[in-house]
Amino acid sequence: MKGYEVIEKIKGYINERDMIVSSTGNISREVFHILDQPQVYLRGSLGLQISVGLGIAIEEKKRKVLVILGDGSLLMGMGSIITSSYYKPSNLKILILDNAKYFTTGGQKTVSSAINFTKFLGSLEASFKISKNASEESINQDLTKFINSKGFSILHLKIESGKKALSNITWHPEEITKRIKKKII
Ligand SMILES: Cc1ncc(C[n+]2csc(CCOP(=O)(O)OP(=O)(O)O)c2C)c(N)n1
Ligand SMILES: [Mg+2]
Repeated sequence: MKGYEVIEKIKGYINERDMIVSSTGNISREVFHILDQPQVYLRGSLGLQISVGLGIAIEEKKRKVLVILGDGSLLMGMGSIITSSYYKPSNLKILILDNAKYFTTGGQKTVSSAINFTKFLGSLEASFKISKNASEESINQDLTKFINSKGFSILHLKIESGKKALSNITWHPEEITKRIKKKII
């Protein structure tokens, strides 16, 4: 499956109170166009999605916080998933869409293949943690367990590269902040 196909499936698992924090580039564009608005589109800050999601999850305990990020972003801010596993807020869900590339900026290879994700996730404190290929056959079951898990959860999906022709996010970061504040208050 491609990343946007996974994001399309997420529609059925979140409600308007939930908060998505999405990764720089293509992933945020897909979240912006495919899912309900507004969400936290971190348009420029590669590597900071999990940190921001962790902060929101700790402050907004009654809200599910779903962080959707690429392998490049995970690698850049690697410490944040470990910090999350220390605090393990039960409302925090981390979805890694791993195409082994910096797809947005031209498809340069990342070093994600150097990580054995099953072993790595196995070493973290989380009530649900799994690494697998994204597949049409199991995606609904995987998302149900991942998003509806009672505790902190992590899903690492290997995906195929590919994107929809979507226009850029039209909102300036200040506009995104304004809309998010309105959603939270
Ligand atoms: C700190 C920082 N470094 C580099 C960039 C440029 N940049 C934007 S998106 C991107 C690739 C992201 O790769 P990944 O997280 O794997 O997502 P993909 O594009 O593969 O979906 C890069 C390098 C940036 N926005 N911020
Ligand atoms: Mg990538």
